[in-house]
Amino acid sequence: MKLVVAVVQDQDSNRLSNALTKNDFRATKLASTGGFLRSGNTTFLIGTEASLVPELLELINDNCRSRDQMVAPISPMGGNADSYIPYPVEVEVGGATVFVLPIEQFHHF
Ligand code: 2BA
Repeated sequence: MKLVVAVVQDQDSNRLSNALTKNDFRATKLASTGGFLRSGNTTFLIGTEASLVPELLELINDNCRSRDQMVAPISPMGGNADSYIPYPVEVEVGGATVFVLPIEQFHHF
């Protein structure tokens, strides 16, 4: 058995949730925050048989798209701001960041 942890953008989370349910995958959704952009994203915990992981990865890939997002620059605190250029920077986020972990034991009481 494997635990698949997938960090996806909030905009994709409902579509992915529906696709997981439709394809008989069980999942838990956690509200999370990206460390870099500090904006909300969604983390899915999905426990599944190892043999189903390729199908699951394909499902995640099909339902999550990458987007360009502007990052607001953080102004320098208390320092000399003369050389500071307040241009927003564009970063590409997602489709999905996925970790596949081995499960030592699984219990469902
Ligand atoms: P954030 O940390 O908010 O990162 C959003 C996007 O900003 C990243 O997209 C990447 O394009 C960029 N970025 C992140 N850190 C950067 C840095 N130090 N310098 C320059 N650009 C940087 P993704 O790579 O698609 O990541 C989307 C979200 O997935 C991340 O949101 C984070 O919540 C999660 N994530 C990504 N890699 C991770 C990892 N190794 N461990 C845990 N979570 C991760």
